[in-house]
Amino acid sequence: MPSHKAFFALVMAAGMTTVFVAGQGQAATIVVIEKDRALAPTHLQIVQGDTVVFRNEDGMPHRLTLRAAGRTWSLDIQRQGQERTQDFAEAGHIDVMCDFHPQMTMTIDVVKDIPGQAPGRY
Ligand SMILES: [Cu+2]
Repeated sequence: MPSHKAFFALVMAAGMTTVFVAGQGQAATIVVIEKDRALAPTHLQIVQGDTVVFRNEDGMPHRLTLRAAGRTWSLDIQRQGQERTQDFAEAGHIDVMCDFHPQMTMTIDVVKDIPGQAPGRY
């Protein structure tokens, strides 16, 4: 698993909007960047048990609200340079949006962790 910084560099170099996360059979940590009033990547598929770190690299505060089936919650406000960490224990689809910048959205699909199969991350 590359470090957060190396992983970010990889994403930026490839200009990717969807991220593949390597790793076999263990929980991963994926970094989502907030920059220029946008979230990158805009779509993420992870495996239940994975952790997502949202990092504000923008010059303004953001506050993310996450909507899953039957549950909506907000992370604490993030100023420049601050991170918020969210674990995803349950499978399902999640819509992420910034309360201050409604165009700033992404989706996360959390897939089931099936023993013996390669993790379904991309
Ligand atoms: Cu925002």
